[in-house]
Amino acid sequence: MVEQEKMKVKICLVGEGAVGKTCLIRRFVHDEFEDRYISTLGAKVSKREIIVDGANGGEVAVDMTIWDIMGEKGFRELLKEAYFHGAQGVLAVCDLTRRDTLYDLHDWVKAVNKVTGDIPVQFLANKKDLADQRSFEDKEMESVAAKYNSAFLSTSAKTGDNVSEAFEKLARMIAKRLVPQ
Ligand code: G3D
Ligand code: MG
Repeated sequence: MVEQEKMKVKICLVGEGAVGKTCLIRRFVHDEFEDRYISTLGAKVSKREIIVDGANGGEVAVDMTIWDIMGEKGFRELLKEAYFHGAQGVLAVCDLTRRDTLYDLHDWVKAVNKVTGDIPVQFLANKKDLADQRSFEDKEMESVAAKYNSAFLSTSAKTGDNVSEAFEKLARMIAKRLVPQ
């Protein structure tokens, strides 16, 4: 029998203000959604453990430390070293009703990579429940993600759609990288 491996990982959520980062974390950690706006004063850390398949056919218990950031642009310059330091994976989040938030992700991912080197990034188009207000096509997001050898998922922190899948996908990418083949 293959023993269950354990790993601790730090992941960060990046993206412009109000794209839904705090709500996605709340949904994943507590499985709930609050319509009240939560303004994040600095970085907040949440934890959750999930089990994913490892590279050697066994299971890997991934103890995720999830860092939430406030969305202000100035923050990046001021605290990014501390925030991104030691991160093994990133969820890069945009709001599918605001096209600019998709293209802002280039700056965010570059800022992370400058501190961490090349780490797995999962792109998320959040607010899937507002599909009638969408401001870009899937293929636009696909090509942004492809620049970082990544893919994207559409999520809704409001309905919970694809939220755990998003975190699990990132955890699998990290687990595959860290477990020796
Ligand atoms: P941020 O942490 O990226 O800054 P928040 O964003 O998580 O604080 O969310 C910002 C706003 O978007 C909040 O609305 C929140 O309720 C809403 N939101 C987050 N995710 C979703 C989603 O999937 N669908 C919808 N419809 N709304 C979402 P308010 O109005 O309170 O500012
Ligand atoms: Mg927030």
